[in-house]
Amino acid sequence: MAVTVDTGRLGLATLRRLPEASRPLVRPGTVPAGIVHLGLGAFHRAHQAVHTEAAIGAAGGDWGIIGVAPRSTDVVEALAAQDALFSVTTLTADGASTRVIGALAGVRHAASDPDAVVRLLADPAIRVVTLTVTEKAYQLDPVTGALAADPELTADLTTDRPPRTVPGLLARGLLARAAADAGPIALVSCDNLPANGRRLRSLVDQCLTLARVPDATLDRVAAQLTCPGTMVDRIVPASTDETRDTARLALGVTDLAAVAAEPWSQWVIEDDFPGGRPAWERAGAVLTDDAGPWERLKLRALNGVHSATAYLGALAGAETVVDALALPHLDAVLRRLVAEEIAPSFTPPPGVSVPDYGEQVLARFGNPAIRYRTAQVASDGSQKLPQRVLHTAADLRAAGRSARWSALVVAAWLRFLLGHTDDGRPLPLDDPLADRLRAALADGRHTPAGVVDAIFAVREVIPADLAADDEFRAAVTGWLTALERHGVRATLAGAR
Ligand code: CS2
Repeated sequence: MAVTVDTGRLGLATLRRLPEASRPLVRPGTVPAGIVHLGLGAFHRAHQAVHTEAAIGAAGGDWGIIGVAPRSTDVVEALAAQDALFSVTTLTADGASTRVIGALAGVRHAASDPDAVVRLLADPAIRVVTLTVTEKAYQLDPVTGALAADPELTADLTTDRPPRTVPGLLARGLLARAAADAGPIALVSCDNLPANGRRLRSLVDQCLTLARVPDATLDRVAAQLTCPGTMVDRIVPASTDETRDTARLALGVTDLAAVAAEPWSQWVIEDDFPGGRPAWERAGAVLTDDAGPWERLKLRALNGVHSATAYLGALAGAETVVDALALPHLDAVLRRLVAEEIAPSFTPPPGVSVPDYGEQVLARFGNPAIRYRTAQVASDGSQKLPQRVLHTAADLRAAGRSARWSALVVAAWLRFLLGHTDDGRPLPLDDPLADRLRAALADGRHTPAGVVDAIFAVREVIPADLAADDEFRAAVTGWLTALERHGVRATLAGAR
């Protein structure tokens, strides 16, 4: 859609021109900061920022968010030029609605001024730090749980240079905070990882140990720190020119930080905030003692099904998740995956039926207004597959059950790693373990069994019990053989 009129830029000065229904729920620039958020991507803007704005709107509190982009400059520049305002467009089959969010109290770029971020973390006004930094930023060995060797992180923790990694920033910030006696703080992971709170705590603890700080300092940091776990859920595709055009049409001004998302938004948070928190329960969030069952539900029955759709869809040439769902028989296979394998693999939150949740998920994936690219879901598979698919399979196998639909998803990932769609077009591999995976495939690529052997030897990805499970290997090999010989469409048509 081409929009030619120069409409001016979103900002405090143009707020009055916005349609009433698109104005923020709080007066932008008037809410002092209480939260620092690391990772200014589309997901944060459409999820935590929206819930936090609604909480401040409903119950007040000094909970403005300072948004920190670790690396990317684009979003920081766009927001800085807009007085930290941006819009969220909610997309349904029937239309769109756009609202400007006023929760950001400022933005920073960590890569160009890491010391400013460290100082911010040591500011007594800041009592909550939230993070959306993606799975790969946690830098813990998935098998041993030990901090992965990384020269950049080691330098962040053992020299005086300004920190360059996210864990380095956090550790240095917490030390500065303890030195300044700035009071308690909660670090809140909003990434799609199992036990994300405990994982973040372990990451921070191991960083502090590596930094060789005295025990008394460690105790001071620990006494003031909590890491509540969370489950976060909203489908937020990467923004495009179309997103920005839609925002401009709705607002009458240009918003270069616009995001678009589905209507659904869910946030389950463990209520452990020693320095206080926004009244997120007034903004639809569920506060609980244990987010674990919600996390497993979401990772297995939403993200696992998303990944299944993305790998099978990408191989069949589908550009988006909606296109993929139009593949004949895919929805039936996904329903069997949910009912026969995901549902019996774990205990869901009280009152939740996993098959019903799965139906809701399929309806959400089918939202025709959301163009979520299969390539986006398919990226970083080595970081996503364990909690999304492999833990389901491992739990089933440990209980002596079949995991053949999960095996199909693993086979689709392996075929995706081989790099070509069913009709021979290249599929790029965007994964932090890409070199390892390619090297493994170079040894094993000649037969399906060789590919399975090669990738099942990558122990950071495949849990040991599954790697040693001949029946599971045979199931994956069988599916991979079918996918290679007949392609996705015929494999789905013949799937029993
Ligand atoms: C998706 C998620 O890109 C992906 O891997 O599966 O980002 C998904 O859209 C969100 O987790 C939904 O809450």
